[in-house]
Formats: sequence, structure tokens, C-alpha cells
Amino acid sequence: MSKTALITGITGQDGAYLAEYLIKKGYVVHGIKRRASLFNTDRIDHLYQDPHEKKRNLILHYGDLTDSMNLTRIIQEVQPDEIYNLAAMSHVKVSFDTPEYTANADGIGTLRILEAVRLLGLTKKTRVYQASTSELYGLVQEVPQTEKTPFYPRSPYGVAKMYAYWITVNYREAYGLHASNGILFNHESPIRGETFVTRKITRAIARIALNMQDTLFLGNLSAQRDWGHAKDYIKAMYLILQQDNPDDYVIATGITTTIRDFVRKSAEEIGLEITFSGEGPEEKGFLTAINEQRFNEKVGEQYLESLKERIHTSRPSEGNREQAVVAVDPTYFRPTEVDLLIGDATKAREQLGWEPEYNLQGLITDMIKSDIHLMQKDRYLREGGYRTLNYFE
Ligand code: NDP
Ligand code: GDR
Repeated sequence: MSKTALITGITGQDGAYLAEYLIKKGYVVHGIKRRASLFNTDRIDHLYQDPHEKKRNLILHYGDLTDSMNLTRIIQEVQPDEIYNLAAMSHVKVSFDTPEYTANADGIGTLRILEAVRLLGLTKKTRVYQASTSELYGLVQEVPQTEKTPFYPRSPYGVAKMYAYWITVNYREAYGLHASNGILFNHESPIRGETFVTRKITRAIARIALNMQDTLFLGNLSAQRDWGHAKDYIKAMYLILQQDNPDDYVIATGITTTIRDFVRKSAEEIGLEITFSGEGPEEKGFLTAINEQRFNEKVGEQYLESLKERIHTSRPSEGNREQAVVAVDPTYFRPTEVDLLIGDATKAREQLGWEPEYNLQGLITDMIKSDIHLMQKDRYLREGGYRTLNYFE
């Protein structure tokens, strides 16, 4: 008998890779997707099967983490052996704009799932994986961060995920549920959302190389992240639910890199030279003002004016795209930042036998290659145009 898994957030980066991985393992995978005015299943279209087919191993349900009746009904219908709760409003910066929604979806959403499993009498049958995050560590308490490092979240997202973390632990302890947290550090891939910093960088580097863009605007270049490949990290999720006992695990590479170095490495990948417009005295003054909490609108405005002027003068001439300009734009700063993440995944290595296959360079190569390919297609269409059939003339 094949196992049945239910994935919330199946249309996201991790959901798509995990669905593919579980289907290959012989699972029947059910996924929850949100209703949207446009198709939102790009990442799983290659797995899609016509609903009229008799035997399917991918079945999608409309739903939302903010709707408990919907979640309870789906869980009742599906009777999953494993639930992977990956759905979330996952953008840290956006969570400052939508704090209540983020708490509802990311925090209470997890409770809704756990409570549905309990109320439906599935505590012995259904195992639950909760997508916890290195954002729980927030303000640096110690490095590298382990399962024992205290939490100090620094965003509405981090705080909502902290509730989700503890409610998962609580349902495990209170009701004997096989519920586990994967505390995953940043993981990226060619299908990473375009507004996360790595994908924003690799996409822009590809566009700059192809003459489709000249400047890349970023926020804090000094933040340090422990980046891995999503393809490695979804394997850890699977392994966590295969253990006899539920538990919490850090999943990370143990190597940390600044945003600035990620830009450099991405540019080197295709021989682009980078000019950091964000390294002059203006930036230093601006960043000091922020650090000393002297930042106000006037400081921001003055800085933006000087930035515009400098970008204008440092823009490479038309046709020459061996150079890229990276400029700091305060729009991308966060009210409270997480400066340094570096994870210690010893427990996962020893207990789960988890080992990542990709290193940072491998990840960057994968992302840059894919973005060059995508942007080339885009440019080809724009430049070459396309012929429409004149049905209406
Ligand atoms: P994505 O943002 O790529 O995917 C998030 C998924 O959640 C999408 O399918 C999205 O749907 C769905 N979703 C958002 N809000 C709701 C809602 N209210 N109800 C139902 N579905 C919703 O995230 P990732 O794949 O990168 O991450 C997966 C999970 O892991 C998230 O919970 C994230 O917070 C967490 N995480 C991610 C890390 C990373 O580095 N990637 C690290 C640690 C934790 P739609 O496609 O319609 O937007
Ligand atoms: P993060 O990822 O906040 O760590 O959350 P993100 O890529 O958004 O930011 C990483 C760091 O880069 C800095 N940064 C910028 N970030 C974005 N998005 N855009 C910019 O232009 C930019 N410039 C600099 C940020 O300030 C930050 O320090 C991700 C998400 O996937 C979460 O869901 C997950 O829980 C954590 O990783 C682990």
C-alpha cells in the first residue's frame, strides 16, 4: 500500500520539490493550493495529472491555512499518513506590512492543522512536519545555532513561526502526536521566489549580462546567511517524519556568507565585474545613522538623492555589459534585522543520516544557469516578437 502525504504550500518552492520527491518514492500526494485569479501552479505543472485520469498520484484541493473548516474537511477526506505543513506567508520583510495576517496564517494556521488531526482521531495515524525556521534565532545569542540555542525572533514572521514551533512541541507532549519541527536555515534554488535576495541577485545578474538591466538595488549587504539548496533540505523533511520518535532538528550547511559575497560569487560565475555603488562615504554615513538609530525620513531622502546621482554617473555605457552596478536602496531595509545565521546540523547528520549534496558554489551555478536560460528566452521573445494568428481580422 502506498503512503499518503498531504502538503500545504505545495505551490511554493519546497512544496514543489517535496511533492516530486515523494511521488518518486511511491506516495500519493495531496496538496492544498489557494484560489488565485491567475494560475499559480507553475512549479508543479510538470507533476499535474488530469482529474479525469483513473489513478492519480497528485491530487490538489483548494484551501487556506486561515480556514479551519476547510483544513479539517481536507484532512478528514485524505486521512494522510504524513502532513507537511509548508504553507506560510514566508517573506520576512512583507510580514512587517501584514503582521496580523502573518500571525493568522503562519502561527494559528499550524494550530488549525494540529487540532484537526487531534479532533479527527488521527493522532496515532498521522505524522506532522512543521516548517520551522532559523528566523526563530533572530538577534544573535550564540553561533553556530543549534537545537538548544534560545530564540529571539526579530519580525512578525519570526514571532508567528515561534508560536507554530511551540504549539507543535506542545501537541507532541500533550497528545502524543508524532509532530516534529525542522528548523531549516535559508535554502534556495532556481525556483526560489523572485523577491528573496538570492533569486533577486541571480536573476538580475543574468539580466545585466544580457543587457536587459543595468543596476541591481539591494538592501543590507552585510547580513550573513547560511544558504543551502532546497533539493537537499526537502530530503531532511522526509527523513524527520520517518523516525520512530518525533523530534526537532536544525538543517543547515554550517557555512555563512554575506549578501555582498553572494553577489560577487554570482557575478564571477559569468565573468561580470561588479561595482558596489553602495560602498562610498555616503553609505557609511547612512548605515551608521541606521545603526545608531538616528535614521529618519530626512536622512533617508538625502541619501536617496545622492544615490540617484551616483547611479546615473556610474551607469555603464549602452552595449557594455561586462560590468554591473549594485546600489543600496533603503527601501529594502527591515525595521529589525537578523544579522548572522550559521547553523550546526550535527544532530541531523548523526540521527537522520542527512548530508547535503550541494555547496554554495553548486547552488549559485544552478541558479545562474537557470536564470540565464529563462532571461534568454524572455529576451528572444521581446526582440524577435511573435506572430499572432489573425483570427479577428
Ligand atoms: P514559498 O513562499 O515559496 O511557498 C509558500 C507556500 O505557502 C506557497 O505555496 C503559498 O501559496 C502558500 N501559502 C501562503 N499563504 C497561504 C495560506 N494562507 N494558505 C495556504 N497556503 C498559503 O516558501 P518556501 O517553499 O520557501 O518555504 C516553505 C515553508 O518553509 C514556509 O513555511 C517557510 O516559511 C518555511 N521556511 C522556508 C525557508 C527557506 O529558506 N525557503 C527556511 C525555513 C523555513 P501561493 O503559491 O499561492 O503563494
Ligand atoms: P530571509 O530571506 O529574510 O533570510 O528569509 P531574504 O532572502 O528575504 O533576505 C536575506 C537577507 O538579505 C537581505 N537583503 C535583502 N533581502 C531581500 N529580500 N531583498 C533585498 O533586496 C535585499 N537586500 C538585502 C535581508 O535584509 C536579509 O538579511 C528567508 C525566507 O525564506 C523565510 O521564509 C525563511 O524562514 C528564512 O529565509 C530562513
